[in-house]
Amino acid sequence: MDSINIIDAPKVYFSASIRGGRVDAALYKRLIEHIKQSANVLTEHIGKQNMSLKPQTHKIDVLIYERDTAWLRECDLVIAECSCPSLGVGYELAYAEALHKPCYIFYDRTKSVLSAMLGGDEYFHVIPYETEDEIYTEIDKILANLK
Ligand code: 6IA
Repeated sequence: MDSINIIDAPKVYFSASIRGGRVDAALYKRLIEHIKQSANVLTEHIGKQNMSLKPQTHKIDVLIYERDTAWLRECDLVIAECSCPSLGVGYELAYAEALHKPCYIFYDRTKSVLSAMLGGDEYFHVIPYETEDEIYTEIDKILANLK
């Protein structure tokens, strides 16, 4: 299905592991494609299969940080896939909470134990899942409730 890019559609900051590990990269891509059917995804690059994990210069890391935090300020909500632990995702969730952005955290309960710093923070909407289909159902509900 075609993605949309309209001013009225919610802006989703999709957050998921990059340097924390790319074991779930194909899942991220499928989730982003699904969200794009009804919302704008600011962080589409997270689904790329061939993203470089090599260390970058400090200047490049600063550019990434500045751009991502600007998108966090701009977004309407954060959807994070947290099965693969990532320092960056944890940082982004805390940053989004400070901005009072709604945050939805998904993780595969059959493979992962969520950090207590996420699972114990009552601000976050934590959604454990066992099958990928459950994620799509929950994402559709989240986006429908925004309208
Ligand atoms: O600690 P991590 O790398 O796993 O953190 C992942 C999170 O930080 C993601 O949700 C991203 O929003 C953000 N992030 C981390 N690295 C990058 C990145 N690197 N580009 C955009 N966002 C990032 C690109 C490197 C490039 C030179 C190939």
